[in-house]
Amino acid sequence: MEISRFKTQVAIIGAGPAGLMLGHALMLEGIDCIILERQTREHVEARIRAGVLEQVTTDMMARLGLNDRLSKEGLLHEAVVLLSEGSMIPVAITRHTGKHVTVYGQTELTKDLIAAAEDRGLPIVWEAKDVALHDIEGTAPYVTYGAGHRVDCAIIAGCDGYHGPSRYAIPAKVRREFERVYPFGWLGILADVPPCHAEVAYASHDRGFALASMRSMTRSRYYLQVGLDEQVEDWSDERFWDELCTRLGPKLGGQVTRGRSIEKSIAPLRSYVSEPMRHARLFLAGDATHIVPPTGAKGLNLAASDVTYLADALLDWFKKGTSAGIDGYSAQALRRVWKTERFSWYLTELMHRFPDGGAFDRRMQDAELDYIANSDAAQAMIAENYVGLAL
Ligand code: RFL
Ligand code: PHB
Repeated sequence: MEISRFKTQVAIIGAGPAGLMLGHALMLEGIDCIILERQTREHVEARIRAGVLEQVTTDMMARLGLNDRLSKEGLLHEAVVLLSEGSMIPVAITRHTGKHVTVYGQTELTKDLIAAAEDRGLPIVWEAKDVALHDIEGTAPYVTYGAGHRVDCAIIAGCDGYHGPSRYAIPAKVRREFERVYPFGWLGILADVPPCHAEVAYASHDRGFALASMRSMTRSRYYLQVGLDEQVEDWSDERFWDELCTRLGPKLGGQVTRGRSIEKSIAPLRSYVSEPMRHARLFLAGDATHIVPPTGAKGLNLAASDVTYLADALLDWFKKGTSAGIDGYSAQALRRVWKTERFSWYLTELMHRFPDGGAFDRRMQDAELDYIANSDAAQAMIAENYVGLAL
């Protein structure tokens, strides 16, 4: 049996955006850490996920000195569009907030973070199997993985996403879960065709929700609301494009360029929070402790805001010996998490068709969209949340 023992200050579980950003933020300030990732580097770099970055996220990449490619290739967006049965409601996010969002794929952001980890000597163990957390309530916690490997540390950071083990290390009597599962999923495709519209567009239609987004001026990302029993195999490219054009309505639908899909997958939608985000020497960040439905594009951005709070709190503790930051981390992060959960839930409820939704619910959605279309105050609320609430 291969046995190794390693000592560090922070053991980070998971090399998604949360774990990678945290590792870099700590390492830049001279705090030792190691990242343990279950998957291969190739697998992590190939995952297609988020695309819209708040300033909180681009600020974090700038703080890490890793925003070169992001600044060159990211597309700045000053507006977002809601579509109600084909009619456009533009929401001028920059006019309302003075801020913008940046379209830059999570895939690219992850690649930038991993390449820099290699350059800067931030250690990442790929294919770390059977990661387990130990003694989080003592002063000498440790993590084990694989065939007898052990990492001794002062702090464990659980950044291992929704399916990771970290949050389950918090005793059941301490932990509370809050959840809403939606009765539909999103079928997404990526295709090397120019986007149908300059802005990201969220469409409410009688046949279900649709989203038009992009990764660049030559690569589009589209999504359709589908039933939970739907299979990817039942959706030929042709069927997807036909349905998308119908739901986007004649104007945007008429501008869609069709092409071969280079990725196609279905993701379920859920709202989920596990509290607290800290227990003793264990700190959780990102999808490891909360999930938002993707309507609103908040998942990755919440991971970045958790990491901003957590990095500052840990740096205060390690470098100044003050514990106010780590003691306040869970409450501080959860305040922003819950407001972001609210916005993602609101936009999901507003824009989708619910299988058990009655005629009254439909009228409520229509009235809300009509209100937004004609109220600067309502648009300001959407803009403020869409660009991301202040830290
Ligand atoms: P991740 O990215 O899931 O990373 C967790 C990492 O932990 C690893 N792991 C383990 N490692 C070691 N041992 C174990 N036992 C482990 N178990 C798991 C995993 O392999 C993985 O590498 O979580 P993180 O870092 O918190 O980042 C969260 C974001 O990835 C997520 O919230 C977003 O992708 C959500 N999301 C979106 N967010 C946005 O901000 N804007 C968007 O436009 C947006 N669009 C989306 C999305 C998510 C989607 N899907 C597929 C869920 C669109 C979609 C379709
Ligand atoms: C995406 O481009 O993948 C995307 C955009 C906006 C969302 C979700 C996903 O709300």
